[in-house]
Amino acid sequence: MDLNDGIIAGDVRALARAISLVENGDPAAVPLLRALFPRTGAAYLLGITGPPGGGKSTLVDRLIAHYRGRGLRVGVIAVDPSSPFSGGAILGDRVRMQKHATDPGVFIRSMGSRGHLGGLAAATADAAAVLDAGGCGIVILETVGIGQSEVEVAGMVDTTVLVTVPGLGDDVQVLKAGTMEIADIFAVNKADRDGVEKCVIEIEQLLGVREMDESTFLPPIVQLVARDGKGIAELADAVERHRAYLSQHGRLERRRNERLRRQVRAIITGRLGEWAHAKLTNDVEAGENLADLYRRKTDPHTVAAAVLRELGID
Ligand SMILES: Nc1nc2c(ncn2[C@@H]2O[C@H](COP(=O)(O)OP(=O)(O)O)[C@@H](O)[C@H]2O)c(=O)[nH]1
Ligand SMILES: [Mg+2]
Repeated sequence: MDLNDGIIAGDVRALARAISLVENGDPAAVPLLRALFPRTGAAYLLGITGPPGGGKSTLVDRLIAHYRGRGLRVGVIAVDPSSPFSGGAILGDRVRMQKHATDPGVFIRSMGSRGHLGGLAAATADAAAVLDAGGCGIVILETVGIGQSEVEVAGMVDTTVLVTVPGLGDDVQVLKAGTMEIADIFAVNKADRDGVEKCVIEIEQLLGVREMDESTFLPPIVQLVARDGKGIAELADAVERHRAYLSQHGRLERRRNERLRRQVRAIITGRLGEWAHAKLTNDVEAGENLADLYRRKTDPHTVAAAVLRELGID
């Protein structure tokens, strides 16, 4: 069975190999992704994001069980931009999700920052496409980190769940710093701890100042004790409601089309960046025009303008 057929059959080893190709920027990944693309689009992409230690992996483990119970194949990509590890499951994730490790209907993979020329986000999008083609009805992206990586993930999925926990101290500041807007659903995890009500009220207050009209989806706030499996059905229900909302008036299609356009842009800017890098190293930095610059007979703007003119960019 070749790789393509293996993926379509949902063979776990074939999926793992394909994602390794994607991760390593292997040239064989591109024809593979091209062949798989017509078979994508059926998976629902769910993003779970929030601060480290918030219980995301624990929650994902419970969600896997939930969706398996509904007969779906489940793909999970745990993205950790701060981790040099990739190609397997990060130890903590493996421990947290281990009871699904032998289930052929579940595929779990961690991706770290190592070796992605086109960027971690691009590799993650391609890995999600592989799982989509492999028949996963739901693909869950777990991202660690605050800020940029959360925003990137939000752009890659259909529904974003922002996990927060009471008593972090800075949790609401974190939300204020721009990650608030990305949440389709708020999950207040570790609701067994003190301060849950305060946390919920703070989110409600922040949501209250948001501009809305009658067509806006008001993000639900779901309380969880992921460790004990409490609130999982409610969260899955909120995801369903958001999905139903998106399905109305073509919102889901628009969101996905926008994602595809961004993917094209990312591929092009990635290639342009590589090209420019090579060009600069070979033509500019090795060029004689720099001697005059070093002697201050010319200036950086003039040197740059001359190179750009040569390239037809003025
Ligand atoms: N008290 C409490 N602890 C939890 C809950 N959910 C997860 N944890 C614990 O929080 C820690 C971090 O969990 P993990 O899932 O690895 O968090 P992640 O870094 O966001 O993926 C672990 O020790 C979990 O057992 C919960 O609902 N209540
Ligand atoms: Mg985790």
